[in-house]
Amino acid sequence: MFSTDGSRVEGTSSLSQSISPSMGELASEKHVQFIVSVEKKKDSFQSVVMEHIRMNGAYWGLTALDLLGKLHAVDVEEVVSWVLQCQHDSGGFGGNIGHDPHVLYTLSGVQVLALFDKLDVLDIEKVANYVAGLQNEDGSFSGDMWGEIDTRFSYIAISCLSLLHRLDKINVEKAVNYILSCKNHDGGFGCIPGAESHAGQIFCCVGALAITGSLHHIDKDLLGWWLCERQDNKTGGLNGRPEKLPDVCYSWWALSSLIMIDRVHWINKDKLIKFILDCQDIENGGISDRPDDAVDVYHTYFGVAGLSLLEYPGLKAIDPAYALPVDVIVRHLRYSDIRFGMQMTGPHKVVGSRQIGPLHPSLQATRALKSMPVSAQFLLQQQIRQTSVAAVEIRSIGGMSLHCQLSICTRATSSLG
Ligand code: GRG
Repeated sequence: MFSTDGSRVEGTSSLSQSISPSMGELASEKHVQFIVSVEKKKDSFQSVVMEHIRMNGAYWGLTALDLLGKLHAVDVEEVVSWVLQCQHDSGGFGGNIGHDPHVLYTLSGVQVLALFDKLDVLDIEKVANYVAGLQNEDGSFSGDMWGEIDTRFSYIAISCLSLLHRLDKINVEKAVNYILSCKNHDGGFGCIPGAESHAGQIFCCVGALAITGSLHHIDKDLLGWWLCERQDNKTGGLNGRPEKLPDVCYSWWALSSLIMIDRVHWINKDKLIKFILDCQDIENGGISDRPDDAVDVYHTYFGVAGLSLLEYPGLKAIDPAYALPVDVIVRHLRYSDIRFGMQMTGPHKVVGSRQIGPLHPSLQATRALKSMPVSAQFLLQQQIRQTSVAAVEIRSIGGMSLHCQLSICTRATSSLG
């Protein structure tokens, strides 16, 4: 269950009831201090090695702070001003001031602004044109003007354009077909057609299919089996592909994918929580890839994000497809409603409905209603653009085994042009 600010109330979710003292505890305050200190100590090893990917680092660190309920620990104006200084005339963002633009940093820039509800500082057409301009004839995406192709860039383009409400700028059908051409016989996805399945690429492909309402193309049992095999029986940690070591970051890449295809109950959640907590530096804060290794912001973020997916108490919920806190996504949808000049209240009639569940029982009713599944979000955006839809209702039906029903409503007295 969630409080009004989107954080979970201790002891009310099914999983939080099973958190036992032997698992250890999340050292939240220490992690906040660690993240803030990396940002402040510009000469530190961490800051220097992250110089060229500082935009990604900002997204990791700030999203972790938000999940921990401490986004206010940073100066908003300072962050927004720095993000804008990383933008190029092309509309794309660099990894730091003076660095070349790339979609990797463009999505992070957009995500950081979305966290602070500051997307309105952007020339949205310009950013969207930069991203959309990187789509190739076969539906794939290049990362920048130099042309490397990777399903990471397909995800980034789709997520970014969806956040900017500009998915109509690309050929979504071709983008989806390209992603499907990267699907392997083991159910997983690689970075290009024929490339080995990897949990990181699987997140990208499943996330992109979720945002575009195309998850029905996935053999969920086959992929779910491959993904749950990533759990190491001894440590409880997940790896990214067979015969590799477990790493905290796969508590995001693999787990979010399992949630999106509704197979998260195929792994042992308690063991995974313990693995993530074992990777903390209890004294100085931060989370590492494996127990007793050096901590960094990347693993700190994906450790906290993984715990959020696992419904660890006290953390905000995170959206498995957009990799942003659920309240940011919900706020953003409201923003889109305002942009299209509509009100969510007033007389309306139901004109159609589509089954979009089932949702996994671990998702509480409040979560289902608050978070609105990504496929529904996409449908909503499309409908808003194409028709005179004025409201969307999501109803949970069927008690504990939640099914979510999306009803498209039009205003009885529509004033939409
Ligand atoms: C908004 C969350 C978010 C992502 C944006 C950049 C991106 C889209 C996704 C990256 C997905 C990816 C490929 C993740 C894997 C990163 C990683 C740990 C790679 C390491 O690969 P190896 O081969 O490690 O060095 P393994 O674990 O296979 O030994």
